[in-house]
Amino acid sequence: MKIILASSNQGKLRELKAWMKDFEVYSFSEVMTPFEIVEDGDSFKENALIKARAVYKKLNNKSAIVMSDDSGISVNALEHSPGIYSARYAGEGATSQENLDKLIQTLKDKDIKRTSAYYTAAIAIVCAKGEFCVHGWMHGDAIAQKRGDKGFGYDPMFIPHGFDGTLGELDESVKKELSHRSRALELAKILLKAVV
Ligand code: ITT
Repeated sequence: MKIILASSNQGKLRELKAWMKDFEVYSFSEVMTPFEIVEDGDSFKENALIKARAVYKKLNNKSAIVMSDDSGISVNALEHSPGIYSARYAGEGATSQENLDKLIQTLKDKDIKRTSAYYTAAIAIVCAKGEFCVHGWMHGDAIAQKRGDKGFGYDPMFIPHGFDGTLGELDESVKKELSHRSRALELAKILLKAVV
C-alpha cells in the first residue's frame, strides 16, 4: 500500500517512515513540487485535515492515500501553550531551535524549573473512502533546560512519565514505544487496513 505523507518536517518524516515499515511510504516532496499549506485551523485535528486534504487535492489521483501529522507540546502552567502554535512559538518561520529556546526562556522567566506537559499528535488520512483523524498523547514534564540531542523539536526539554532522562537523552526506542505519534499511528494503521 502506497502512502503519501503530507509533511515537510524531517523529524516527523523520519519517525513516521521508521514506524511504518510495513507500508510503502513517501513524503509529498518526493512525488510533487512542495507547496505552502496554510495551517489556519483551531485544533490539531483541523490542521492535520487541512494538510492531508491539500496534498490529496494536488495529487489529483483518486486512489491515493494521504496521511498527515499535526502535533505539538502543551505546558499546563502556560495555559496549555504553545499547543497548536508549537511550530511558530518564536514567530512565523522560526526554527525548531528558536522555538525550543523560547519555551525554555518562558519557563525560566516564570521561575519554573520543571512542570507538567504533554505532546499531542493528530494523524489525518484522506483517501477515496473519506477523511479520518485519530489522536495520541504522551504525558510528562517540561524542564527549563536542554538535555541531549536525540529526537527533534522540543524533545531535549521533555521528560516522559516514568523516566529520568529527556527524549533528547533516552534511547530512541523509548519514544517509539511511548510517543503521541506512535499511539496515534497505532490507530491510523487500523484505519488504513479498513480503507484499502
Ligand atoms: P508539517 O506541518 O510539514 O508536518 P511542522 O513542523 O510545521 O511540519 P506542525 O505544524 O505539526 O508541523 O508543528 C509541530 C511542531 O511541534 C514541530 O515543529 C515540533 O517543533 C513540535 N513537535 C511535534 N512533535 C514533536 C515531537 O515528537 N518531538 C518534538 N517536537 C515535536
